[in-house]
Amino acid sequence: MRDARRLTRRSFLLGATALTASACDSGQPHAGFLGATERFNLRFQQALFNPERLAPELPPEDATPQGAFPKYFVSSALPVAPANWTLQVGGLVARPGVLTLEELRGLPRTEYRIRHHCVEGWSAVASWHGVAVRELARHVGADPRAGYVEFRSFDEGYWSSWDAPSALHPQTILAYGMNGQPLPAEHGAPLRLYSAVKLGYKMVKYLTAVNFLPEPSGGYWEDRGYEWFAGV
Ligand SMILES: Nc1nc2c(c(=O)[nH]1)N[C@H]1C(S)=C(S)[C@@H](COP(=O)(O)O)O[C@H]1N2
Ligand SMILES: [Mo]
Repeated sequence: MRDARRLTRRSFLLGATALTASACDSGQPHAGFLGATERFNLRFQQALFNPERLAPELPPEDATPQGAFPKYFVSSALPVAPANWTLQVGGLVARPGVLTLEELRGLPRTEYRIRHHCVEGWSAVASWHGVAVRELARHVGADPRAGYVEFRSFDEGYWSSWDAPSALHPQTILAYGMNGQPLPAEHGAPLRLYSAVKLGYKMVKYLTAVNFLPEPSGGYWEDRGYEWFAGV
């Protein structure tokens, strides 16, 4: 039953994606944030989303060779973090503030190897490690009434906002490592969002801030006509 539902949802999503998206590096503006079709899709996808179902992990032999994993950033040059980089955490949380990479590394660690799906049509496999967003939420005392989580970056203001169930999924992490190594600059150093439950453009690299919010705040591609929910 679960598998049948999943297949139905996948083929539905593939159709919806093909209608709205052609590439991550060429915007295709349409009706804007949440037009009628997208409101329908959103309800459909949220109703089917299972916040605890784990995506299948893949064996090491499935990994894409490191140099062959595509790299995207909207800045014209490779974004480089300032030496005094910290992550700002705010919004509806009991303990807002900043965390260093060392503090983030001190929180419980999650690691998995999964497939990445870009809306452009490519996919690739790597392992990622970091701290689950749900652990960060616990650490800062996020208010359960925060239904959305926003992720911001130092890459030309790239950002995305997520529904809280997807952000708090056990396989949604703030990754500081890839394939057992520190996260390379090309893939979002020092810290990026990674997840088994969203398309590539939702996984913000070069993070600066995580905000727990009562309302969604759109996103870089989302505001250019790409689907907001973008579940895998
Ligand atoms: N800051 C930032 N994050 C980003 C992007 C970007 O351009 N800037 N591109 C997104 C897209 S479209 C994809 S497919 C993935 C690509 O991750 P990768 O560069 O590690 O392959 O990052 C996402 N996160
Ligand atoms: Mo992408």
